Amino acid sequence: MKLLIIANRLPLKVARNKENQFEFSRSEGGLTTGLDSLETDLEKHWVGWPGAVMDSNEEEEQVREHLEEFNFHPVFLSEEQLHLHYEGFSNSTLWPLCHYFNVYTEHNSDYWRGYLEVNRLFCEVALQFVEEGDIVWVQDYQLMLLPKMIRQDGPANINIGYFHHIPFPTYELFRVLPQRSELVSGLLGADLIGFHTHDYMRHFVSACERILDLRFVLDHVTLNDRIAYADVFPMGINYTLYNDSPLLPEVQEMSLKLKDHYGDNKLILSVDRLDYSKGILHRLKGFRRFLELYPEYHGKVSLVMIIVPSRDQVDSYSELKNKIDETIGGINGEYSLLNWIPVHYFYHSFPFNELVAMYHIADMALVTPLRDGMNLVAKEYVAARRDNPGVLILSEMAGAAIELSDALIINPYDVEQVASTIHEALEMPEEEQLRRMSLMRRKIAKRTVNHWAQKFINQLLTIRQNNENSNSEQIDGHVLNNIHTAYKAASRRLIVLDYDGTLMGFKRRPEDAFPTESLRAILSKLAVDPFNKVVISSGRDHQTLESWLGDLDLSMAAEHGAYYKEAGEWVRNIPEEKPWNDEITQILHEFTDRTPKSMIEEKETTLVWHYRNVDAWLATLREQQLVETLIEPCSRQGLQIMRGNKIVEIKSPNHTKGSEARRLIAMDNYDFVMAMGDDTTDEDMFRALPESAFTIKVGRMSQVARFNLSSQPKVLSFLKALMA
Ligand code: GDG
Repeated sequence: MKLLIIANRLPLKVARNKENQFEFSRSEGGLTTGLDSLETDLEKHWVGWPGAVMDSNEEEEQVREHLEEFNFHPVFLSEEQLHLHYEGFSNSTLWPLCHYFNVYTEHNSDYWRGYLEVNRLFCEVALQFVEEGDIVWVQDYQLMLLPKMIRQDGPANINIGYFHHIPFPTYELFRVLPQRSELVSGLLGADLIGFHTHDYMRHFVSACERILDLRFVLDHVTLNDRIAYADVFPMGINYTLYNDSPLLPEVQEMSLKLKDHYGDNKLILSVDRLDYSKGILHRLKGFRRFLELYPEYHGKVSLVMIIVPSRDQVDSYSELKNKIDETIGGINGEYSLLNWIPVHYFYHSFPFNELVAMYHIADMALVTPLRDGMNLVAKEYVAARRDNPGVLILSEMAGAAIELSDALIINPYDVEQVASTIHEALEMPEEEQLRRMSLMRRKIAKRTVNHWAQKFINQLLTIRQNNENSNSEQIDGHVLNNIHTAYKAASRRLIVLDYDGTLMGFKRRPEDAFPTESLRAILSKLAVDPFNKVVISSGRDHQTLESWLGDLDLSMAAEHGAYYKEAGEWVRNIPEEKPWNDEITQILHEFTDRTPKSMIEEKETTLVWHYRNVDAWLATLREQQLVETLIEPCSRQGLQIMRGNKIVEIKSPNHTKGSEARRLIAMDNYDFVMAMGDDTTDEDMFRALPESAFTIKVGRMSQVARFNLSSQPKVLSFLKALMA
């Protein structure tokens, strides 16, 4: 079994030196280093872009050969593909949108074309290596279409995971994307979709429900072929690396030099990539306000601001850079003393050891993004301080704020709060600093990047187990042959068919789901065979079934067996009076009034609340509220509450599709029994039938049925094939 990690970048990057020769170096960033050092028994492979555009096939071959030694499989991209996919759709559409910068979101169909094309290229490379039984783990927003592509074109028996490293925004923002449906469908190709926080997961679930009309039950959604899960896995850092590095002689030396350089000044450190989401300008405003409010700290506190150049060929980034330069110039111009500079500004990256030395000596870290998926800098600072005092000021908009609740949490837009919190941090007693730092250290020492990856992969393996345990076998050519053979060999056949969702698809109005001519023709042909007893077993009322199918030679069961029809006669199977009283009807009416597009259906033996057309979020809320409200009166009146496919039913517990199936089985000595249904109520029927019965769940997976037919439109051709 292999683990194939697919990320935009490989852990090794290639660049040309002055002599135009290739040089390979480690890619920076928490993700690649973290995942590359992942301890696992699985054989690890990577697929990703190698970091440079190749000029010829020979160059590609040369780079490929070197990378393949490490099981790194390069995806080569042209300048245009990089522009459209990476700078375009990934960083000018998805990135701003997911970070709530809607004004920067560009909608450009060429970007989308490039995004599709590059996702497809990644898929093609991945498929050269992925085999049955492998685990595929796709990383981040540059590859949101990939899980579905691999699911469709890859081997059947693989597990696919996806991790979203940036925020997943609220549906109200995500819905503006013209490609919203393709993007969420792309992610649902995965078995497990991971996020840093429960808020991002909640937004993703809501987007799936609203855009694709799916229904999640807590953390999972049942799709046609499998169950997909969403979950929260906050990413950690390589704790030992950051905690141990300050002890390295070269880092100690660097730390001493820096301390010497900055003297007695208290140091506030900030480290970011150049990005509008990082809140750099707001932070500078906060620091300026601090200097205004607390002149006693002039000459005693400096902000060391490290900004790593990034995307500065994009207009919005170069504008940001100019504004930062101006603002820092303004602060330093106004407040500098002969022997003191308020802001030390570095617009370049530092070697790892120097960065760790800065972390190690800084008295405070000021991490104030306006939005950030997680933010690893905050965690790295805490680890690198070792057991020294220190204060972390952290934005509530960073995913890290959920775990690092012992930081001083601020709203980065609140300039006054930033200023007063810097002051609070400077005045914080050392004991309090030590207490908070130690609490945070304990958390990040445990939840490392390795732990994060292990948890994700273990969860993926558990899901594999769950999906395998579901005993439904897909009806393909081979299975169909077996059922067909058994059908042909039999002479006393019982065939029980659910109606809605099985023989007919759902309609917005239940009365519109009347049988088509082709359905009637198939049922008629099935019923005319003297070896067959064909029963329509439905939750519908008997009048409707009679008016739609009464002229055919079928047996029927209506309202879950409260009525049945044998030899042309309808029989009422339960007492005359309605099993519920006004109290229940009133509750249902109240809920219908408060829930636009919901409705009540009152049958003789069942009361049904339909919410098929209700807004997904409201439907979930009201369904739960209704069931909760009904529990007490229904148990008092000996009634059963059943949750069906976008309905809640209230009925007597004495008759179900299960009791009807038992009645049918007892009628004869059948040598072929087959039942088909799509709903949870049909599972009662599957359970009641003998083990040898061909129980077939339509549409969704089932823990009970032996077989699965992936969608309702396939039912009629299946029945036709059976009779052929
Ligand atoms: C995305 C999400 C999420 C920074 N300056 C230097 C340097 N760095 C390293 C840091 C840290 C990394 O870069 C930055 O990580 P972040 O998490 O802060 O931010 P993104 O790169 O935007 O990452 C983010 C992350 O994915 C993981 O899921 O946390 O929210 O946006 O590791 O140390 N490294 C060196 N020199 C520098 O000057 N060597």
